[in-house]
Amino acid sequence: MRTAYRTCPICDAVCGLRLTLEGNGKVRSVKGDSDDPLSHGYICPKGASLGVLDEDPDRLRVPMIREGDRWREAGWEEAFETVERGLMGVVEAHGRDAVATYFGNPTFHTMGGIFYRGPLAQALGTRNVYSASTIDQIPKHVACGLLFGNALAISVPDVDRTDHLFILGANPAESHGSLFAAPDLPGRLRALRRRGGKIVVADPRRTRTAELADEHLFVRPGTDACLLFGIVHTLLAENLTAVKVEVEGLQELTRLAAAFTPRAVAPVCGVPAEAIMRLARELAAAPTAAVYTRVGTCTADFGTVTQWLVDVINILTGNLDRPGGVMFTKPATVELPMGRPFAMGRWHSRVRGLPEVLGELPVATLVDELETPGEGQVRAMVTVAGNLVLSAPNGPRLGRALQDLEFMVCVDPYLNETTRLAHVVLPPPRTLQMPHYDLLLLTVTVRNYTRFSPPVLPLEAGQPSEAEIMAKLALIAAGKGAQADPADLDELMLGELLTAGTQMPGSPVMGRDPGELRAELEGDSGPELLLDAMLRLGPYGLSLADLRANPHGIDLGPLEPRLEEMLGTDSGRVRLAPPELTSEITRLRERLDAPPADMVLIGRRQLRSNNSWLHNVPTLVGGSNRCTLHVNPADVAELGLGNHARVRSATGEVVAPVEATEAIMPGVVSLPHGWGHAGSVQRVAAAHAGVNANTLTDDSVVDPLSGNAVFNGVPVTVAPAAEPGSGDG
Ligand SMILES: Nc1nc2c(c(=O)[nH]1)N[C@H]1C(S)=C(S)[C@@H](COP(=O)(O)OP(=O)(O)OC[C@H]3O[C@@H](n4cnc5c(=O)[nH]c(N)nc54)[C@H](O)[C@@H]3O)O[C@H]1N2
Ligand SMILES: Nc1nc2c(c(=O)[nH]1)N[C@H]1C(S)=C(S)[C@@H](COP(=O)(O)OP(=O)(O)OC[C@H]3O[C@@H](n4cnc5c(=O)[nH]c(N)nc54)[C@H](O)[C@@H]3O)O[C@H]1N2
Ligand code: SF4
Ligand SMILES: [Mo]
Repeated sequence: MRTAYRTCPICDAVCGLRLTLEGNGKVRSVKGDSDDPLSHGYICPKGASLGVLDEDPDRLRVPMIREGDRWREAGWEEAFETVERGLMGVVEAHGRDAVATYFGNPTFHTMGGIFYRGPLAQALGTRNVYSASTIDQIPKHVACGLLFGNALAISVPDVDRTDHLFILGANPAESHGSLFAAPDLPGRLRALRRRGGKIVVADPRRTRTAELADEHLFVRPGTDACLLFGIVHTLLAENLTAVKVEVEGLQELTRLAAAFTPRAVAPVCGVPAEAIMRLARELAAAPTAAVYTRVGTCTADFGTVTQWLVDVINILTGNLDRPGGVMFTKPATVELPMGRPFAMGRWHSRVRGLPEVLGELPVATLVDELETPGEGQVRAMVTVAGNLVLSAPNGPRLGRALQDLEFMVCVDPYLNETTRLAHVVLPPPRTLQMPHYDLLLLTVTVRNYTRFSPPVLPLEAGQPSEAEIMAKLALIAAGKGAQADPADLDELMLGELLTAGTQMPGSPVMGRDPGELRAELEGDSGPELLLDAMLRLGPYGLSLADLRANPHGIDLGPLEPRLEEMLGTDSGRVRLAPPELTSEITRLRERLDAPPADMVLIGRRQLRSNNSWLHNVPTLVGGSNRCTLHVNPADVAELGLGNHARVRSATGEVVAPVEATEAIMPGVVSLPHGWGHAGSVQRVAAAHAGVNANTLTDDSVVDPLSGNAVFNGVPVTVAPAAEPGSGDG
């Protein structure tokens, strides 16, 4: 038996884990690491299942090649040669924009994903770069870009010190937080109330988070911008503001807010005017307060305006960049000044003219790029760690379009609803065979903190790491061929990083020789060397050796004010009223008079799911983790629903089991995403198939400013249905 320590790679909470392994490498148990200074031993059911997940017999171990509808195992050399022929054939015949790439959610966690996504996209040289960002948080980046001149200036609520927390469109008690790395959020929320603080939640569902709160308000889906504008209006009209940072545009903001009186917005958002005014007064009066929102409002209409308003309220109440408010993490790794000052829309998508943000185009329009003939039509795809058929709006349409591709290669451990459409699937090693450093999430931790996890198990002879697979793909795309050495790309990347670092004003290695620095780096693989470099260039003077010597992680202290370092605006001030938002605010004003849809669909996350890919773990499916339609009992009665309901939208229909619950507001139904595994070769998942919620979501509807998908507030009709397969109906 031996013990190994590791950061859980599954969600944003970055919990420390303590694994016990048998001599043969089999995982005996997974517990929380009580010596981790951030997670203090916290673990959830998914983290506890990491061993079972990692040992899943349905995981791919060798590359798979599809011929017609038959899959066969292949060696790595043959697989990479097939990729070279497939990809370069399309590039030569149709040009580089004919290849698209999608980076799915886990590429934000894995070192292979984080370090090699950029180089792979660059080597492909295509404008068709897509990632989970545009079905998730791109509105937040755009709002931060416009406000702070820095799309990466994402603040986190200082949950452990705040007196008042207002949460909308997030359910951290079940999702464990998002762009907000704070293990054991349920415990942190309870502690907030124990010390006399207040929590208010606005959500179309009374969630577990709402149950932990002092107050819950039902808000109609897609109308948070109205609710928040009502708060801004009150703060300004009642002189409740206490701005503590340098801003510009306060007058313009007052003008923009004028139409959004609490009385005008109340009938739209469903929150009474008195409650809106009281919310504003309480936020202003609290010694410290933080407003936090996430995926519920990012993936809804007016996503960008809503993200902007959240920070506007944090600024107006004096809570931006101060303890107890919302603050910026100071990560251990260097922050390269990328994207400052912020620019977007540097190019647009071919078919719908949607804007580029952070080098990417919106996933919602990928299907148009696949289906629409003409120069630049997408004819090949590279996907890494994603399952677009279940995750993208109108996923089934996208799935049909993917079947017409000339070539598709996926880096994924599973044959899932999307990768089964590929020609080649390249499986990464098991999680426990890879080093882990949550580079992105460690920039949004609730305390400054760092932790590195070396591989627990060795690679097999001849088995490439995920970094090597990604590097190979990049080298193939760059025309260097399937035989090229991944280490060459690592050296190129290290050289670029160290050169940039030695030229950065204020850098601890400013003016030093990059070659000399390269010789000092330590690490067993490309990603480890890159991490060592980023740590040495970082603000704490740490190195990989320091992190290896501290397997439980290192606490780097509480968050401290640092807005000045984060700001990227030309004026050096926060832009309270960016003119780029004007058209959307006009549209929002028009929305005040528009009648709402009778019935709308929203999503929800489930404690034992993680998007589309944990449903093959027996301990995580069944019981409460089922794909059901939540419907308010009043709607059940009015619609005459029995055990099943047929839900129809502009794009498609599904039949799902009905779960009547007072926890959802009337006029709203909720279906979780990530299900729809009928016919899957993943045996457990197929037995708990559920339906694909993204059959109902509409790819033609986006948040216009950011291009983000809209999953919440989808107009639907709901009618009684017989159980599928029962023969009647
Ligand atoms: N209707 C609706 N749709 C949604 C959402 C919603 O709220 N409602 N949420 C959206 C959001 S926020 C997101 S982030 C997306 C997520 O959607 P995707 O980006 O598709 O990500 P996942 O569903 O998490 O799929 C992860 C895939 O990565 C693979 N994987 C796991 N670990 C690794 C690894 O280490 N390496 C590699 N190469 N692969 C790995 C898994 O096998 C799985 O196939 O879904 C979006 N879709
Ligand atoms: N257990 C679990 N954890 C996860 C995931 C998972 O699938 N399962 N996925 C991970 C990923 S990829 C992400 S991005 C994060 C997301 O983390 P969160 O942002 O916390 O996501 P959700 O739990 O979906 O919470 C969104 C909430 O918004 C509500 N909502 C829907 N529409 C609206 C609206 O218009 N207005 C308002 N105010 N609320 C609305 C929903 O009812 C829901 O309660 O979670 C991560 N963690
Ligand atoms: S909360 Fe997230 S990071 Fe923590 S154990 Fe669960 S899945 Fe892993
Ligand atoms: Mo996400």
